Amino acid sequence: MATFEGSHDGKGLRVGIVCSRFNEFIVNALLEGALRGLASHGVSESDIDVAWVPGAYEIPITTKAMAVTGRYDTLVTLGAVIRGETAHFEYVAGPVADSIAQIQLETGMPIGFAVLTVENVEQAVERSGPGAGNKGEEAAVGAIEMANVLKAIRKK
Ligand code: INI
Repeated sequence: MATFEGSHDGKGLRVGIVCSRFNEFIVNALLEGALRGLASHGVSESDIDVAWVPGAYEIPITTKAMAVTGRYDTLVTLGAVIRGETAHFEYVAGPVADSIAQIQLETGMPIGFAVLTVENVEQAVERSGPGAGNKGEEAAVGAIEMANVLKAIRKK
């Protein structure tokens, strides 16, 4: 019986991060969390690339472009879709999540997902703070584990 598990050792992994500028102060905090998570698990800063796009709606096409380069072991997506007063929320949040899942399946690239979909700014702040519970950090550490478990499965 084979058991596959991915370690959280990020040494040597090349990581691409896609960030959306809409609600930038939240996304900056998610990025800080992601970079902290990568660094504390051994990913070298020189192995990390960051792409900025206007809003969450632009994340999938950018993520796909990075995925097909062959330059990355894993990707992380960071954004903040806040319901607030706008009906636009519905048209952005669902398609982005669905598209990222689709890109993973099409390309075989593991993609950490921290595109927040929340009701208000307070909820976004709660999920992007400097301590535990920063979704950017969680997505980055999960992306390391996924890169490693998929490598192990593919190598056997
Ligand atoms: N983009 C976000 O990242 N978050 C949002 O909350 C948001 N809302 O609510 O409108 C948002 N809209 C912009 C969208 O992602 C595109 O950038 C825009 O439609 C241009 O294509």
